[in-house]
Order: sequence, then structure tokens, then C-alpha cells
Amino acid sequence: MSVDYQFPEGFWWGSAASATQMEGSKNGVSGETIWDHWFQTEPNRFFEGVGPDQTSDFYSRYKEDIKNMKTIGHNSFRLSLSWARLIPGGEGDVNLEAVDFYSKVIDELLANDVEPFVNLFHFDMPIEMQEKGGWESREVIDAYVTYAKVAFDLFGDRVKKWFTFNEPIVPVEGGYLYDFHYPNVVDAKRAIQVAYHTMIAHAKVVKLYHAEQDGKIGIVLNLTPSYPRSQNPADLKAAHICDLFFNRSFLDPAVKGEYPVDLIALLEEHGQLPETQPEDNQLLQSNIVDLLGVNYYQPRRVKAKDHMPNPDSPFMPDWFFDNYEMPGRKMNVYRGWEIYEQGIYDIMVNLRDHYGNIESFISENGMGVQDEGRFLKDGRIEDDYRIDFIKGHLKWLHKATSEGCNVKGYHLWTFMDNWSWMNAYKNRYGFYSVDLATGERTAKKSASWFAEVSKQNGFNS
Ligand code: BGP
Repeated sequence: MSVDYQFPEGFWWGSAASATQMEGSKNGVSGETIWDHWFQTEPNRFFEGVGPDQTSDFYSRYKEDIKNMKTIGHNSFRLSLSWARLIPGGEGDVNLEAVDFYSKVIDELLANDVEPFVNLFHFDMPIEMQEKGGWESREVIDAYVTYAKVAFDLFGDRVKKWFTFNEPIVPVEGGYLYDFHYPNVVDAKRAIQVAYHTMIAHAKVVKLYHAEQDGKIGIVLNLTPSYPRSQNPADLKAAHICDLFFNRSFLDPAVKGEYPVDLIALLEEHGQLPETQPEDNQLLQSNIVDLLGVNYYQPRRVKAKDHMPNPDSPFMPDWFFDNYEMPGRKMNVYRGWEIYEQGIYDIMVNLRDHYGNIESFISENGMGVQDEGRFLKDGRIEDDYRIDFIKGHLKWLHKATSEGCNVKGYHLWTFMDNWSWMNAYKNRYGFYSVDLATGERTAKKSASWFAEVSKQNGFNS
């Protein structure tokens, strides 16, 4: 039986999650991350004062969760390992309890025909590593490479798709520019060093993987297209610079092995180039990714600046553009993000035309909504808005596949309601709702709908 939107055979249907957001940092033996530390020191920064201690308790309930994944037709699932759990403190002894936990999770996924996609770093720096300087420090890069080796040696026989980082620009923006992640520094020079070192760490791990393992390794980037307000040269320039800072600063070195010349020139002009080492260029050039995960939630719209920045204010990417609110834009008001489905297609066409049509997949897309209890009917959340959101994006993704884009799958953020950093449990994203008091999981309407999509490898409009 054919459907209106039929996806290529073997399409990856699933969802994504991260260690900090679902395991519960107080469950089992684990070191502390920057999130545990920050929550202890500034709980007021987190929505309703809720921290990462318990989260959705995947640590204790993973069997049930994986069974639910199978029930709704997942053939793949992305999780992240917690560096602080596997190697408390970030370096030294491996925590055998964590080895046992991750091993069982991987085996359970495989036993249920759900392929594990494993990510090594999802915003969760061990606090001791942060105290050493985080990604500003080459020592921390070395510790991260050792951690990656431990993970590959332990799980590489069963896991064949690995990712070095999830959205590496986010800790740069949050931790070093805009004050929404620990260590809450506002300093572009340091931000640029962190971004650069993250890519060095990435390339070292890609090199190690290719030397010792036989699967695929990639990176997960949040590619947020920068749309100019108009075709006026000043607006186009603003969009170009924004794209350089927020997309191409990671996309180009990951896929092409080099930084855009325009970005280097701009940073040089403003005295913002990072410290480098002579062997870095060769390292980046020789270690590009096999596979790219694309997280897409919202577009970015920009315009030329209305006012010149104060020359005494700290250097910021925002010196070169203003954000632009397009009149009549469609919004997810709970998260404050514009919904623009075509963005997913534009990203894929860009990858096809300018990035060698690298193998990719949508590694996150989703809609967080507040107070979903309003939509409860006969014990189930009727989240038609989420179904519409996914459908809208899948239609454009389908168009991309039919025009030769090398996109292999779609993962929703996220499998079950989980803890969203500073937003804690404000917005719910899951296919399954989670009762925070009892831990009970209940499939939402979107879960049943997605099960059908996966079964038919497509859907009707
Ligand atoms: C991505 C992250 C996820 C997740 C998601 C939703 O940026 O990779 O970890 O949290 O966004 O965003 P939020 O939780 O901030 O609503």
C-alpha cells in the first residue's frame, strides 16, 4: 500500500535524548557535571528551581523505555554517554557500574531492533574538567580523547554510529557569550577559543575512531539558516556574517576540513583569532566526518544593524547584525521559536549543493509545549499540534529526498518528556508523557501516529 509521502527504504525513524536530561544525575555512581554544580550554586536560574538530579529516570526504567521505543516503531535512537558517569572527574578510573549500565542499554536496544546512535558530549562537561579550563584547555582535549577511546573500546563492537558533539555552538553561546550555561562568561575571545578547541577535540576523536574502529563517526550540528530581511546588500551581508558565526564555524571544518576564509578575515580584522598550533590545520583537513546530524528547530532572520554598536562595548557577533522579526511569522509561543518548515529543506539543499551531499539525517526537530495536561482526553494527551509540526517538516524533508538530498532519517526531540536545562520541565517535547511524581509513562497521540509513519515508511497528507 503506497502513501502520499513515501520515504527511501531503510529510513531511520526514531528520537534523540541526552544523558543529563534523562538519566538522573543522582541515580547510580557518577561524577558531577557543570549542571550539577550550577544547580547547587544558583538554583534560581532553573525553571521552578528543578535540577538534573532525577530527570525522567531512564537509569532505572530503561527497559520499559526501550520496549516503548519498539512499540512506536523506532528503528534507531540517539543517546549520549555521560563523561562524568563513565569516568568520574573526567580522567582516571573507569566507573564499572556505568560500563554495566551503558552496556545493558546498548544490548537492550539491539535486542529490540533499535540501532543505538551514541553521542559523546551533550553540554555536560565534568566539573573537574571545567575547573581545568574546560574547552579553553588543551589538557581537557586530551582527557576527552582518552574518554572517547574508553567508550570506543567498550562499546564500539556493538555501536556503529558515533557522534563527537551535540550542538557544539551552544556551550559557546551559552557559556561564553550570552550567559545561559555555566561558566557564565561573557567574552568573545574566550568563546572563539572554546569553539576552536572543540573542533580540535572533535577532529582528534574522528582520527582515533577511523584508526581503530569500523563504523561511522559524525557530529550533530544545529544548523539554523540565516534569512535576510531583504535582498538589500546590507541585509545580505548581515545574514552572511551571521551564517559564518553560527553555522559555518562548525559546519565547514567538520565537513570540509577548513574554516571559511571570510570568517578568518573578520576575526583577524577585530583581533579575535584564537590561539592555534601548527599541526591543527592538517588535523582538521584529514579528519572530516562520515555522517552529519542536523538539529533544526527554527530559522534565524536578520537585518543590517539599525544603530552602530558602542565601540567600547565588548566585541560580539551581534556587532554585525540585528535579529529581525518577520511580520506574520508562525510561532511556537511556549518556546518563543518561529516555526518555519521549509528551513529543513533549505538546509538539505545547501548540504547537497555546497557540502558534497554528505550523508545526513535530522537528528533533532520537535515542539516543546507548556501545560500539555490541557490536552488530556481519556487519559491520553491529544497533541495534534505536534503531529502537524512533524508532518509539516516531513513534507519538506520528503521533497529534499526526492530531489537527491542524501538524508537518511528523522529523529524527534525527544522520546519522553525530559529535563530541558534552564527550562527544566516547562515545555514538554516527548512522544511519551512522564508523570514526574510517579515516573509513569503514557503514550501521546503523536506516538501512535509516529508508529504508523514508521510502519508505512511514510504518511498520507
Ligand atoms: C537542543 C538540545 C536538546 C534539547 C532541545 C530543546 O538544542 O540539543 O538538548 O534540549 O534543544 O531545547 P530546550 O530544551 O531548550 O527547549
